[in-house]
Amino acid sequence: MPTSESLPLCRFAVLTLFPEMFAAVSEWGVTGRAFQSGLCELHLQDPRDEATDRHGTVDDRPYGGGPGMVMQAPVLSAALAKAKTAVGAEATVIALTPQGQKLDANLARTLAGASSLVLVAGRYEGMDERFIDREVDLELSVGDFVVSGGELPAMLLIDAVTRWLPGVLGHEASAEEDSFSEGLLDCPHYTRPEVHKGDRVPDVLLSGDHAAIAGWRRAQALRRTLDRRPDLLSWEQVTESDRALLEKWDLLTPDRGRQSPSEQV
Ligand code: 9D3
Repeated sequence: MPTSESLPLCRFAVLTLFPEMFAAVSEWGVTGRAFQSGLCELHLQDPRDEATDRHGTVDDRPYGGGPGMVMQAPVLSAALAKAKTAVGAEATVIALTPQGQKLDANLARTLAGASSLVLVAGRYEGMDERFIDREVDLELSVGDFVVSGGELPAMLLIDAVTRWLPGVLGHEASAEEDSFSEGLLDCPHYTRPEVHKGDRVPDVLLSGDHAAIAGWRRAQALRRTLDRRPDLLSWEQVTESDRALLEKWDLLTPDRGRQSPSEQV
């Protein structure tokens, strides 16, 4: 183990009013192991510690009026300065906001190449824009839906980035082999028992014919991607040899079962 005793591969700092939420990534599962083994590092910085009044105020009413409260620039700036002391001044500063660029597998892989990242998780209606303009390198969203703050999005980012660090996935499948890095959804999976409520495991998976299994899995992945995620794959992009695979496994026509989300709900 030549590198396991040396520097962390990635240092994360998070500015958050709810630091305890981050136990979800730092103490559990694959990411928990990565942090506990020192492959990556997590520094939590609470902007509330930078408040200068006795109530610990970090937000105030928006100039111009309107609903909700805005996180104040001075406390965010002071918390960021402390975070940079902890993880390095060269850190890339990322604010999680509903207005950001959408996080995807490619960006997660790119961010895994940075030595340190500071994530700013907002609460209330948002952060004072002057803090974003002056100190934030990149604004990221996790998708077109509303959640209550930047913490869960920051944890999604930490999880997605950490998986790309060498050694984090251990003996499990590599990040490269995972769904989306290849641009296809995953194939279906089965395990014992061979029959569940009368439903059998597909014969090919019991055949021991590894080439046939690989072909069936690819055909299933193609079919599911074409049916469910036309944004990821169109019929025109399917190669001649992949068409042959679909034909072999009788998957040339759409699965009229459960695919289109809009027809299901
Ligand atoms: C009324 C306008 N809303 C903006 C869409 C207000 C608002 C809603 C939710 C302001 C902040 C939030 C908290 N959300 C986040 O901080 C957030 C988020 C999200 O809600 N969706 C997707 N990605 C992200 S990243 C941070």
